[in-house]
Amino acid sequence: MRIDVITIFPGLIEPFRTTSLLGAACRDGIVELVVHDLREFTKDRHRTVDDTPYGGGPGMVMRPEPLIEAIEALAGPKGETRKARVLLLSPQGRRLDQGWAQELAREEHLVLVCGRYEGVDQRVIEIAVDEEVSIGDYVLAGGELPALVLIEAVTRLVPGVMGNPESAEAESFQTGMLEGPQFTRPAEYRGIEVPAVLRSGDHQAIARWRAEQAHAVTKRRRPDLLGRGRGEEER
Ligand code: JBH
Repeated sequence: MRIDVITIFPGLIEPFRTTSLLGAACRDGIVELVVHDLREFTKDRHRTVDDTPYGGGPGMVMRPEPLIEAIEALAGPKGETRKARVLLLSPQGRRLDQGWAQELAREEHLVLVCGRYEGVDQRVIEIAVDEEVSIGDYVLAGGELPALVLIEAVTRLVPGVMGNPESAEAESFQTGMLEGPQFTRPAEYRGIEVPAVLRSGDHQAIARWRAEQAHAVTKRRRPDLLGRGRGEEER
């Protein structure tokens, strides 16, 4: 899978390309992550990427020309024959969930456009963007952190990125449930003991206990997740 990121802060994205799970996937050639500085697509002397909003108001709006030229250089013009999916990270977007992440993991080429909170010129969306993605309802300064969240959620589902395909499966939300408590050594710490069943060596009993714990924590904390199939969206 290839992912291009268009941003005014390439330095925020770059370290994720070389670190941890994603870093290994990039080195192994399973994922190719390319970061593009939007300013490289400007033509004026001051490399201007934003301007004041028509109609007045606070903040700045991202200019259409550099964004559309950057997107079209990487993905081609919008339409049937376009070879990449172009996603704009924005608060107006559809909320990212595990089901959508699974769909995106099957794409060959994603182009992620990091908007700023005040927004991008609407013509960018009309002319060059396929879909808008939000990671949740809270105020952020720009789309860079949301892009990184999407990259992590999606690339870990690409075959070969996780060392062990079972661990991706077992993770919360993939199964539609939260995970119960986990313990490591020591067996007793500050008077709190690791549940005996986990030390019993009885794998059937351990599996049963974990399933009960998962159900209990999900019912208590996220009852909305129960009674829904895996990867399904909220209704
Ligand atoms: C995306 O996912 C969004 N949530 C809140 N703020 C944002 C700002 C820019 C892009 C978002």
